[in-house]
Amino acid sequence: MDYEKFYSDNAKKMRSSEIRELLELSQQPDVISFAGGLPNPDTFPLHQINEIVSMILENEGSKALQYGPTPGLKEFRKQLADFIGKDGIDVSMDDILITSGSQQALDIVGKIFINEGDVIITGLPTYLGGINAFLAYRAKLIGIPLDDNGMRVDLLEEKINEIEKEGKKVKLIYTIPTFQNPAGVEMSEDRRKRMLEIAKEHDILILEDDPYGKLRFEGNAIKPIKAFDNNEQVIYMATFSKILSPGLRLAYVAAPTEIAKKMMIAKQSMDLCTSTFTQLIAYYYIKYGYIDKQIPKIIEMYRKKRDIMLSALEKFFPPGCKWTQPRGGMFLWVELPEYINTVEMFPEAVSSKVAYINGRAFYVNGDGYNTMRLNFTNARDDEIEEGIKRLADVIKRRIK
Ligand code: PMP
Ligand code: G9A
Repeated sequence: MDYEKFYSDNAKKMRSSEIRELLELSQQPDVISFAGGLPNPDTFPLHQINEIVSMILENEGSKALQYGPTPGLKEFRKQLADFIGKDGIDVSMDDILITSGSQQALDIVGKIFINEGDVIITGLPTYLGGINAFLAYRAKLIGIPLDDNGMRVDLLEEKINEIEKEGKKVKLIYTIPTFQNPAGVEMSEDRRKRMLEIAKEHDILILEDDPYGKLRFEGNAIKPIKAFDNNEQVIYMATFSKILSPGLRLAYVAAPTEIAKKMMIAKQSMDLCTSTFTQLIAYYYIKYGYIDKQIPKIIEMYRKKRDIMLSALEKFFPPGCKWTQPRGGMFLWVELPEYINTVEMFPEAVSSKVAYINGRAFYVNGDGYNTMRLNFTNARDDEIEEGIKRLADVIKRRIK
């Protein structure tokens, strides 16, 4: 049977994710994987979660195993408003929506805002899961290059003016300002403020995706864009995937109240509510102060892994290659000489038992052939140097 004719126009635009496809490969024991953005499993607080789960089942079992309200448990939303309040984000519980991962929040944003052809601005490169979520609603994605200080807001403004001259409008800017996925870079405070001004002048919403903000290895914290927003223009989202566990599928959105409500209605028909059980686990994890002790341990582990990877790159990679020096997060970004195509090189890397994600996957304009993303958090310390050595050998065979 030909199923194609049955699919909706939206479904025809859906793309499979390179990251998801490589997940199985990454889990093969002899492949050293720098591909998926997996947290290190040694950071999962098994003991504390075990204690919390027993306590929940004993005291609140019937609530934990029951359906819950669509926006999320009240006590949890209130707690999260306080939690992000410490980062300078001033919102009330009514502005908070709990979602099943921030991936769901990206999909909800797509669902409530995007009509076919609507223009969304993203980083060049940007998170593949964001690209795919927006493409599924038939958005037109336009990328703005990044440098070491994040998105080039000068180019952003130029591009918006250009688009407006053509009689079109930009609806949304999707940005990951802190330890960006995939590039690992951090947007400066000046640029954050300038982006807000530009969004205000041109009547555009900002979607700020912040999974990595708590994973800072050095340098002073820069407030989220949402903290500078006095015009209710920023939708902020963060996740427990990188500071507790991705398996719990737990994230939250802080949005202008009206948008939070619209997102909640969209969520009603997606999953009714996020798991009440995992919400309670995270609630007690924060309430008992475990999270405050755990985050510094994660940071310490990941800082060391980043350092091992940076030294190995320095030691083994041939001249002509460049990479970012992330001050936090989970990824660094490598640029090879222009004549090397990382998509074509990938099978050779896998034969050499090392994996990465090709950079082109993160480019909305089809560029990035000579780039790759390396995750430094999932591999064991002793594997990182060996993996980079294997990768360097693959690259050296292509160096002219
Ligand atoms: N946004 C970004 C920028 C990410 O890197 C990720 C996960 N890698 C997500 C969203 C989705 O995360 P989750 O659904 O686990 O919260
Ligand atoms: O496994 C996933 O799809 C989440 C990780 C995302 C990433 O590697 O950027």
